[in-house]
Amino acid sequence: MKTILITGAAGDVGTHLTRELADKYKLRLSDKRKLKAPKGHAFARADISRMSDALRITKGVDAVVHLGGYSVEGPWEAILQANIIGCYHVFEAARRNGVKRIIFPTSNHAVGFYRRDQTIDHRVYPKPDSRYGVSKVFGEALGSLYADKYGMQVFMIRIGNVNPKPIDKRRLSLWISPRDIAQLVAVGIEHPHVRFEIVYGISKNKRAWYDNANAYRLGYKPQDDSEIYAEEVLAREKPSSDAIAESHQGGVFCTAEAVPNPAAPKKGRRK
Ligand code: 15L
Repeated sequence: MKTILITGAAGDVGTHLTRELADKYKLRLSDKRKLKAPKGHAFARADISRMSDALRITKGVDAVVHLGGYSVEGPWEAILQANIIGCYHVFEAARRNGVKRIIFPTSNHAVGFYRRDQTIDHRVYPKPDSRYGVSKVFGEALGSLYADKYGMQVFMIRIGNVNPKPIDKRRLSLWISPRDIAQLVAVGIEHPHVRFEIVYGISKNKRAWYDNANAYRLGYKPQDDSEIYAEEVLAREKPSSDAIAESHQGGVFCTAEAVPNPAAPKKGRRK
């Protein structure tokens, strides 16, 4: 059985992936925050803004699923530490430890300034909608370099939004169910001929803004479609006066300077 390192494992996506992949792989779950690994799997606490931590956790694994980082728009210093410096540490530590394969969940926000009336595929040039989106483009560029220069096998998933159900109108286009993201990550781990690939992390949504042909070519067969939730989602959607957010794929990331960070410590709790 392959040993897979998941960084940022305490976050939402990490929690879904742990549950969905625990029978298929031996997981090494890593995060800055403490978490309880399920039986038969391991936890390794690490802060990837430190190279020594990145080197320790990438030793002896078959592949890395690098979720760790700052996951929304926010202050440059936080994004710099987590998504630029931390991302570099993970790629470089994997290379030094001889780990060939990296699955890098990038984001729809790397291309969020494409308009909603456009369908884009994996070949479009980046159009980030935020500092966060820029940091994801950095990760994509770094992955491309490590594939071409060092022969690493890099699988980029531009994730939409992982959730048990789509939460609003924008997410009807971007949604991916936990079982579909787990399947797509497994394609990234298992496909025999990955050099550098970009795919979109969405379910088979009728309202998709992406042509996900590259994911289908590599064997992804999504089982879910957000359309079954469309009526209830649209019924509770509040009208918005933000014309830029409404007409671009990245939504409020195109206009906001900060989006609430789901990984932030709750108020009143000590760090
Ligand atoms: C992302 O990239 C974020 O990591 C996630 O928290 C969501 O905000 C998602 O995009 C989204 O666009 O819904």
